[in-house]
Order: sequence, then C-alpha cells, then structure tokens
Amino acid sequence: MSETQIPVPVPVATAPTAVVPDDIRDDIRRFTTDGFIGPIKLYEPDEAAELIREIRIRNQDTSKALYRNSVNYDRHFDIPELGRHVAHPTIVKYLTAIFGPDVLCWRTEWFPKFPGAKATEWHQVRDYSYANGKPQLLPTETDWNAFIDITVWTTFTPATRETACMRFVRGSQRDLIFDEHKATATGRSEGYDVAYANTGFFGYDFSDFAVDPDWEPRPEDVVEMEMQPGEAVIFTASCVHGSLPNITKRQTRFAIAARYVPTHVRVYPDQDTFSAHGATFDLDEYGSVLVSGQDAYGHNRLRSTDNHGQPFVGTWPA
Ligand SMILES: O=C(O)CCC(=O)C(=O)O
Repeated sequence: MSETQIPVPVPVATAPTAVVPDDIRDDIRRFTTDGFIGPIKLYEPDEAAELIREIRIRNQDTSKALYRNSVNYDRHFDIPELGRHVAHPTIVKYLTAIFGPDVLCWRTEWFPKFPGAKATEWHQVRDYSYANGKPQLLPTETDWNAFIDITVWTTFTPATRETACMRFVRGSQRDLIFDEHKATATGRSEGYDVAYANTGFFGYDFSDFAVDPDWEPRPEDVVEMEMQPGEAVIFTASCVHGSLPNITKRQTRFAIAARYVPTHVRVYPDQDTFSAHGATFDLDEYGSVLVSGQDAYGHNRLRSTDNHGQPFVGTWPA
C-alpha cells in the first residue's frame, strides 16, 4: 500500500449468523482473502444460451420496465427469466454463507460488451456514491465493510480474454484505492447515452476517484477470469475490478450483474429518485427483493411480485 492510500478496517466476510456449508467452505475462505470467487456454474452452456436469447427478445418490450434507461437497471421487474435468476439456489447458497439467512437483491444491471468495445477501467465501489455523490447503501448493524454489498456477475456468452473477461486485483478490498466521495464532474451530468459515452466506465472516468493518481496494480495480484456461458463470479465491488476490451469482430460478451445486501442495509437511504449514468431513476415503484430469509428490520420497501404480478421467489424447487 502506498503512503497516500488510506487503510480501511480488515473486514470479516461471514456474518455471525451465517452457516457455511462444508462443500463451499474453501470458496468462502478464498472469497474472504481475495474479494472474489469463481467461476461458479449456475447454468449449462446451452441453457445459458437459451436464457440470453429469451432475455434479449424480451428486452424489445420495455412497456413494463421499472424505468427507461440505457443501462437496463432492474429489468428483473419485467423480464421473468431475470426475476427467476436473482433467486438462483446456488447464488442464495453462497450469499447466505456470507450474509447470514436474510438477503435482499437490490439491483440488477446489464453488461454487454460489443465487438470493439473499450475495456471497463479499474474501479472500486463501496456505497455507490460515485454515481451522484450520495450513498446508495447504508449499513445499520455494522460500520461499512467490504462484505455488505456483493455482486454476482453471470455471463451468458463466453467471457474470454478476447471478448472482455472480468479481471480483479486480488485482496484490494482491504485498501482504499478509489475514493467515491471525491468530487467529480464527469459522469454526473444528465441526459447522455452510456452507449456513446466515450469513457472506460459508462460515462464516468474512474481515475477521477483515484487516491493515488499513479496507482497501478502489481501484476502478480491481477487475476483475469475467463468464464463459460452460465458461469458466475461472486465479488465485493470494493475489490478493484474491471474488464478487458472486446477485441473480436463479431462476438458480443453478455453478462448480467445482480447486487445483494443483508437486510440491515438501507438501500437508497432517504431518496425518492437517484441519478446515475446520465439518467434519473424514479423509485416510486422500486423495492428490494427478499431472495432468502426474513426482513426483521423493515428499513426498505420490498417487492414480492414482479411487474407482471408474478412472485420473484418460489419458482425454484425448495
Ligand atoms: O462487465 C463489465 O465490464 C464490468 C462489470 C462491473 O464493473 C460490475 O459488475 O460491477
């Protein structure tokens, strides 16, 4: 760690109420030290191909989407395949081993990388205030730590070094390398289309947040994770991550990230709307989805059914 980097408390990955199944004990241990774990198989490759085909067809109709935006936030509300995906039993198994039994899905996002797309630059996210300067997550039972927000990034097409696989800086969740609370103008203006925003982070320039502008990861800490369709990587967004460029001529890499918190975390605290990636999101109809356990806190509005009136959870065998 350089002198300009501010140390953050060493986090504990598993909550006191978490029960870690024996078969994933080593994975959880590795997740604690590295900040990510994968690839983890969720679907067979042909099942993944069929799912993404269906999802892309359904994407044409946004009449029941929660909001109109080109980052496709929260399409699990109107695309049933995604509503089912967020409560996948393997995802829930890992998350409950980390958070304990009570888990909310608070957001989904699409990450397509089209042929010729730029790399996603190194970034590190803690409470998502990079978007507009306001924290989108606020823990109430603990201080902030690296394991109160976990992303499950699932690829539905091959994610290779050529098509833009994810990469991580092992163990970097322990260091403050990017400080989202720094002021920045880039990315916070309204009305741009992320598809055409010429930055490495969907309209933002994450180097604006670098604590040390000269920071570079040590090569031996960088892990490039190639993945098969249907595989997921689970990570804390406070582990520095990004992806390679898509250098192919015709292969789109298509991934969907689902983000989760334990129920004690307040999601979008005291906000009726928020802005991110050039768009404004009205939270009127928004709710987090309880994918496991119970919500004893009542901090957040919950949604148990999607925008077609179908239950989110309960479509997987118990
Ligand atoms: O898919 C990508 O290129 C980046 C994904 C990412 O940064 C995330 O899921 O937080």
